[in-house]
Amino acid sequence: MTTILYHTPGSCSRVTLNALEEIGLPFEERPIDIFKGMQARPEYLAVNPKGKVPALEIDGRLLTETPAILWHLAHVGNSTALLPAAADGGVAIESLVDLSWFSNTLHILVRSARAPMRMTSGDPAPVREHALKALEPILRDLDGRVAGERWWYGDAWSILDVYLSWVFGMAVGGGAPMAKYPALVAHQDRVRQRPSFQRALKREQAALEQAGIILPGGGTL
Ligand SMILES: N[C@@H](CCC(=O)N[C@@H](CS)C(=O)NCC(=O)O)C(=O)O
Repeated sequence: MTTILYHTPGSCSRVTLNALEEIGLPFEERPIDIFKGMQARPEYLAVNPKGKVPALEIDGRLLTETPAILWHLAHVGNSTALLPAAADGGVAIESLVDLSWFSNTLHILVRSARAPMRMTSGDPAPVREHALKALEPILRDLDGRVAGERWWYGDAWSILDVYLSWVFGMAVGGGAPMAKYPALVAHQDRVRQRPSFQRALKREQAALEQAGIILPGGGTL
């Protein structure tokens, strides 16, 4: 099996990268510098016409959309390594509900806070302001959810934890006040300590250097 991940360090593709590290599926990487517009170049559009990362090619078949990729990976090998199992076997449908919400709602909101200029051709300030306002009650609820728990699904780590950590990092990068969400900060620390996360981070660091990618604002991973 040949598996190729197209990804950008620090972006949402980190969740897929971490998933691959968690399940131990061998894969090759192709770093895409979205900060220089590589995703819109013909070479990449020939691979993924959507012009987005992540994209995962498995034996020539392309998978896009983080929830679909993670759902697929959860069914490769031991499914419960990434997502909780349903009582009657397979993967619990609740995790697809959660993945979809993260991808189609939370991702858009945090992107609007972190990179409002990408969401409008007008003044980005009201876009950020609107996103931060919408995020406030959501972040409060998310903080409450992980306050008494180790992971998103209680005692068991899942890839949702990595997704949550990425979403929270983006929200903070976009101006959400970190100090208001101590449980999310503590959760993010736990996520980052997991060996598969550490391996993913190392790969991202190497990809940055290999592809000469410079993160916006000189940021770090
Ligand atoms: N719905 C897609 C969204 C993917 C997405 O927006 N990826 C961003 C990086 S976090 C991207 O490729 N941005 C480049 C661009 O929008 O031009 C998913 O859930 O995977």
